[in-house]
Amino acid sequence: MSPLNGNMSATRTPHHRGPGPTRTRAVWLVRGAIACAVLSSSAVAQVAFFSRNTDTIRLPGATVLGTTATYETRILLLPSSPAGARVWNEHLAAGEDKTLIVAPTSLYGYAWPVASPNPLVINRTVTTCAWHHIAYVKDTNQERMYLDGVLVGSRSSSGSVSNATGGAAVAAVGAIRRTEGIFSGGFIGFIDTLRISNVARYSANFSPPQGDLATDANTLLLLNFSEPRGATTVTDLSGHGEHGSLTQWFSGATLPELCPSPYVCSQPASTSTCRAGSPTFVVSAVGAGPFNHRWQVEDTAAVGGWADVNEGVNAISGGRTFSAVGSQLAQLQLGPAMGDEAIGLGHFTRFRCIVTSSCGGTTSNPATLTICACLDCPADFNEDGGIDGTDAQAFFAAWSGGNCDADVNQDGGVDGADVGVFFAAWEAGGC
Ligand SMILES: [Ca+2]
Ligand SMILES: [Ca+2]
Ligand SMILES: [Ca+2]
Repeated sequence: MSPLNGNMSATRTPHHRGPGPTRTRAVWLVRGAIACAVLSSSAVAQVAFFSRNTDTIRLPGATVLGTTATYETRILLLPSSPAGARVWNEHLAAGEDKTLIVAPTSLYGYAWPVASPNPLVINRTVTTCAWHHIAYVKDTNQERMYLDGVLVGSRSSSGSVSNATGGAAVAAVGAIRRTEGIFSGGFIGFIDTLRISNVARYSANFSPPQGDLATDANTLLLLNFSEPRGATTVTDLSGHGEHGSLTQWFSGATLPELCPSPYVCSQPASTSTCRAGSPTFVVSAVGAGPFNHRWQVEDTAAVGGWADVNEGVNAISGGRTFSAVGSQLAQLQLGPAMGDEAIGLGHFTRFRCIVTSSCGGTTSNPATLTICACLDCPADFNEDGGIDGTDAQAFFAAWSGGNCDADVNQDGGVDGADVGVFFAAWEAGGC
């Protein structure tokens, strides 16, 4: 594969040297700074985690609404949450259909038979891995949808909401088996609060609530999901006795998790750096915070193969050293110098983060740190102070292996252009 074709001659031949290589060291450093916009969740303490679209909490389904209503929730969707996925639904065929749907690309509110058969559907991006407040408002002569306190859609409509009587309706947070026997899947993500009210609570843009909602005389259902892990009921705080049951109430039903362990929404990204670089790893956990972070580095000498990263200078097996800041934060900053390893000795190290909360712990995926030589003098590729055939051998060994040390033009790739740059420098006998 080597373009030398086995000819490792040490004889230099005169060769026109073109313009020097463009140094693009910044490329390596920028790559290391890839980060999720959300470094950690807000201080949500008590939430439920719906990890499958079959997860469900059954409700009695006895809310009574009139010409005004508000369905609202504070919710965090994961990217896998499907379209059309229910947050809350109270249903009886031809009798009742109160529905709130939140999906990554749409919001949906229904207060049958208002505007039947068409629910209010707003096509709108709901960013995943971030908390949002959603409110569907049915006012006397208008329906409105709010995302994070901002009106995102409305229409004129009138009439009264239909209520099932006699306890015949089914109702659930998440997945539901509707009274016709049809399965409707639920959202995938975290829910902090769900409140159903018999008034139109919002008529202008508002500052969205940042935590649990409160009950008042107009609240018909309020779930704040404050129960401990393993609880089989969630309490309706409205005083109407609409308590939820964690029960496999239909075939295929699964149960959400109360007090869930942290969920890593954005894994630390593998990155490359020059030896003089300052790479960064970022993890973004969501769920029941606040969160504690503990970064670890792969170290064959450590118990279990992973050692805690310490603030300041770290030394791991193989004589490697590095410095670190933020070893117990969501963002780990390494460098500015990644040790003084000679090239070709293995520049690959992995890092991971253990995220814990009062509800449990989760370990991120490992991310690989690749350290590239970024030689100031590529002709002296083996850094022994001289320029000779051993440098050509070392260069092609690295080049053939795709080792980033061979990226002598520092453009982020190892290819034929690097051969040209290396030989231009090598044949010129200098840097
Ligand atoms: Ca809550
Ligand atoms: Ca040399
Ligand atoms: Ca290159």
